Amino acid sequence: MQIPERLVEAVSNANHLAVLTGAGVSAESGVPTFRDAQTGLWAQYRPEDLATPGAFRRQPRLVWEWYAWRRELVARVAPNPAHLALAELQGRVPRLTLITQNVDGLHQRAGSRDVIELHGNLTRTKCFAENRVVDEWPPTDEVPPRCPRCGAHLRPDVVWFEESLPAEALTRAMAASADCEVFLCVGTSTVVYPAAELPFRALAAGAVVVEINPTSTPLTARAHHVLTAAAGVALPALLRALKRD
Ligand code: BV8
Repeated sequence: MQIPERLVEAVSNANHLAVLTGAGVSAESGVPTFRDAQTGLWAQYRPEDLATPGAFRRQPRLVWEWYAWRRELVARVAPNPAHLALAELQGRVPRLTLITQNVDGLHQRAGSRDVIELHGNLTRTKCFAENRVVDEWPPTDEVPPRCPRCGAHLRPDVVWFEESLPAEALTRAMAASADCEVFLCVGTSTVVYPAAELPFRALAAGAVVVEINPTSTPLTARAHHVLTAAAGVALPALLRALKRD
């Protein structure tokens, strides 16, 4: 895949590169994107109907089992060339801020450091009442299990719709978007806020904004460069071009 020379130059000269990733970067690992996560057993549900506090209050077992299914799926897959290229890129530029909407932990497993998880991580569990992470709990047949401290239901440590994002993560992500010279927006439909605001914030701050996605999104018309390709193809190609540069 050919990377535009102007883009290679912009990334080569950047002191600070910010990257926002969405479910599209995990697609090539075999993790369904949020929109098509509803396969088979879950086809009858809309993610927006499962990933909310109200859904959990109404049907705690169903929501817990959906995340347990996704946790088991993620445990079985491996980072793909997109994750690996971003991890290697972090060692090739002065500063790379990796911001992800994904909850699968695959960036960290690929070797990326200091990942900003805007929407949490489904491999972590927390108490629904105390909102504090619980690392272990006594074996039980009850689904969902209960907090060993207070007895409330346990839940995945992810940000559901209508829940606020972790303040520190969002602040760091907003600051990186306003400070970077180049912003890569990879594998996201750019429709879920406030994460979707980040590439537009980078645009407003004068950064070179790049979209990597096989399909168009609300960002496509505004991006300086649009690589209409899979992340697992475009990111390794960008890395190779940088090595030649
Ligand atoms: C908030 C974690 C303040 C959980 C997720 C009305 C009422 C209440 C809220 C709202 C409202 N209207 C708007 C809102 C705000 C709402 C929102 O934005 N809604 C949208 C639907 C309009 N946002 C929120 O609620 C946020 N909180 O605003 O708090 C507040 C407080 C109280 C009341 C109101 C507001 C919280 C949002 C976080 C939700 N949690 N995930 C879980 O994973 O289970 S969001 C989830 O969906 C993902 O994390 C991701 O961010 C998002 C989109 O998922 P997908 O579409 O699957 O993934 P992605 O976007 O990444 O799309 C896949 C893309 O990849 C596609 O473009 C595809 O072309 C591309 N692709 C495919 N293959 C490849 C590829 N690209 C590259 N390579 C490939 N191989």
